[in-house]
Amino acid sequence: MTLSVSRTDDRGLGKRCCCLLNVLLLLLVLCSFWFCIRSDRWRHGIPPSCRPQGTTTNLSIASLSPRDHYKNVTSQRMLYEKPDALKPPRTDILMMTPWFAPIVWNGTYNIDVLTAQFQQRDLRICLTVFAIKKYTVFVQTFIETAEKYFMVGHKVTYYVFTDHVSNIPIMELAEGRRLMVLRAPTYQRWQDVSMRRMEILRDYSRQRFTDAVDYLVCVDVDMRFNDEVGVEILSDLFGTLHPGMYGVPRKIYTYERNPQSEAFIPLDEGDFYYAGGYFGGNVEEVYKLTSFCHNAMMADKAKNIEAIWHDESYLNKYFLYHKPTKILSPEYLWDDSFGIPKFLKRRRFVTVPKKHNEIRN
Ligand code: UD2
Repeated sequence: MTLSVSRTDDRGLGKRCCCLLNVLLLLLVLCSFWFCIRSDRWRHGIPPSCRPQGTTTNLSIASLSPRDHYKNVTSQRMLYEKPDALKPPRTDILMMTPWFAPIVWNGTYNIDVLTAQFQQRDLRICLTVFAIKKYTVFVQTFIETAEKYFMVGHKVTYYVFTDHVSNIPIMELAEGRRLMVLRAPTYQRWQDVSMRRMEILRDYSRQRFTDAVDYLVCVDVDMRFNDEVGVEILSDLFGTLHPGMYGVPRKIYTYERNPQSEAFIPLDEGDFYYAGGYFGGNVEEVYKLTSFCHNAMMADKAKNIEAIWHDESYLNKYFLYHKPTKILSPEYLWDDSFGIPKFLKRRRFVTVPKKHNEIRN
């Protein structure tokens, strides 16, 4: 009896060990499978299923370089006037910042060369605007003129954030272009509407835009395109010179001067005064910018402070310490009430005159 019991126990123990061994083996197989997939992604940023054709399978993962995933480079002949190292295309304006970011002016670049470069990358460009409350009246002109002048020939998605979805007109768009209308919260004060754009752009940059967009262009809606705007504006992080402040001394810049504010800039600092109504870049950079601006606004709000020019003040603070990689000249944001100075060869994006009190209330 004792003997038979111990045999039964032995058999049971054996079975359990066998089961445990099988489970361990299965886990080992699963782990190594998972590790292979993960390490391949980390190394090359793309899943193994996306490997370009021609990558030989007998190479070990460790011996692959990110360069192995480059497409075959094709060359195309292009004819254009050669640049002259001793002759700048323009001498009446500043073309480069001290940190080597180009300032985009008409006559300083060749759009065909730039377009050919960018087209190889099959870009997805996203133009965002907010049309809250009465500002929905500006949407039609904004999109109609964008269709005519903004990134013609490229993939463009308009993101219109609004509290009145039904007030946004249904419009026919050119091939490769889409309109997305998204519901956004409203605020009683126009200043809050303007400032909260940062929060919403931050949230979308963290989620929806991440895999859907290469470059974001974030602008005001009470504007119309008046001339071509193309890939010359695109860069990791770009801002725009304010049409009223491009030529004034530092001390005139209307930065926030209250040292208690998160937007504070001392009198002896500052490169340019940037407009709140035109900035952009890749999704990661726009996320960082909007996140900084929103957090700074919230910190000020807790102290009962609001910067003098709202979101624009925080944007200027951000650009002071996180220099843009490209700067758009006032050609890209002009107000005709300033007249048309000689250096301004194009007025590509101009304000639509508005009665502030009527439209904001
Ligand atoms: C300037 C800036 C703007 C912002 C603001 C802060 C430019 C061209 N504009 O514009 O970006 O920094 O100063 O003071 O640099 N909006 C609505 N509904 C409203 C109110 C505002 O949708 O009821 C949106 C709309 O997209 C508008 C934007 O917020 O274009 C900015 O408001 P604004 O145009 O009235 O402000 P403004 O002209 O002072």
